[in-house]
Amino acid sequence: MMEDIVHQYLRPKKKFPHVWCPGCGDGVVMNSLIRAIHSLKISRDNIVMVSGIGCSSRAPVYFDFCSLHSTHGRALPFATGVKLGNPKLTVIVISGDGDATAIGGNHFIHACRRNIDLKMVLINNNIYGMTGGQYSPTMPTGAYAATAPYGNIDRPFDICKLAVAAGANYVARSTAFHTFQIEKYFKEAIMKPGFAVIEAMTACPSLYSFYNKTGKGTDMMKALKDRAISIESAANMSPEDLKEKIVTGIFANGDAKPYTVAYQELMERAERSRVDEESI
Ligand SMILES: Cc1ncc(C[n+]2csc(CCOP(=O)(O)OP(=O)(O)O)c2C)c(N)n1
Ligand code: SF4
Repeated sequence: MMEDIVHQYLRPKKKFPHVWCPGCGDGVVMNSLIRAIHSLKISRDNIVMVSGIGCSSRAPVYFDFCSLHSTHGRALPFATGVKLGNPKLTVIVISGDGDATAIGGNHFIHACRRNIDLKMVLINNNIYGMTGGQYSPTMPTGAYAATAPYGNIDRPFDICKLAVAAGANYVARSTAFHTFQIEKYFKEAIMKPGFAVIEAMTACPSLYSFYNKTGKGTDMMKALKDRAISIESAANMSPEDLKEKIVTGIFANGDAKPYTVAYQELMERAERSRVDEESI
């Protein structure tokens, strides 16, 4: 049996019962994240968990770290302020696909571009869960939503490709089913300097399933298992064969200078030039 680690990190007296529906993948993803944090032995006082608004964004409310439950789409700007204020902190951002790639899409690409030293857990259920099932920028073409009753005509973002193109140091994708793989990615991301994003594909058995008839939480979990394919195997497959697949693996693992380091260097340059000017 798995050791019960997560309960040590909860705020049981203050914040329960939680809002997640039975079968929602959010809790499973968070379980893997907490196990990763626990195994890295980082003091909980040195972790700040920041989120926006959404079902997934409720997560920091339930865990006993320093927490910021901010506004929809704005987790990254809040987290950037925290990190630049105290670069020693491990700042973890929890975001939904709507939060991160719709209203917060601009913040997302610029956080990748600047390579800000934040660790982003992007929980992708392909829909706006909290507000009743509107389509998000990751909803597949042809899927149904409260705002797409005749089928979604948009094309979805590929979050990992977007993050790689925008310059993030570490980019990986796994699913709520693959708990050990995603725990490993969380650990690597936390240890990696620069911006790290882990896309966690998950299930919304309440609303996504209501509109798309994808079954119960267990059915959707099984679909995550069946649809997952490694990045290595996917390299030899045609776009047609990959259509229903979820490509999992590490998409970027680079060593570009993190923003916090560049910012520190800038402050030192500015300080030296001030001292030089004063001595003239
Ligand atoms: C400025 C602003 N716009 C819109 C909302 C309404 N709103 C709250 S959560 C949400 C979408 C949540 O979807 P997602 O981020 O994918 O998270 P999920 O609930 O699916 O986990 C929206 C549109 C809001 N709270 N604030
Ligand atoms: S609405 Fe969907 S995403 Fe939100 S808690 Fe329920 S199952 Fe999870």
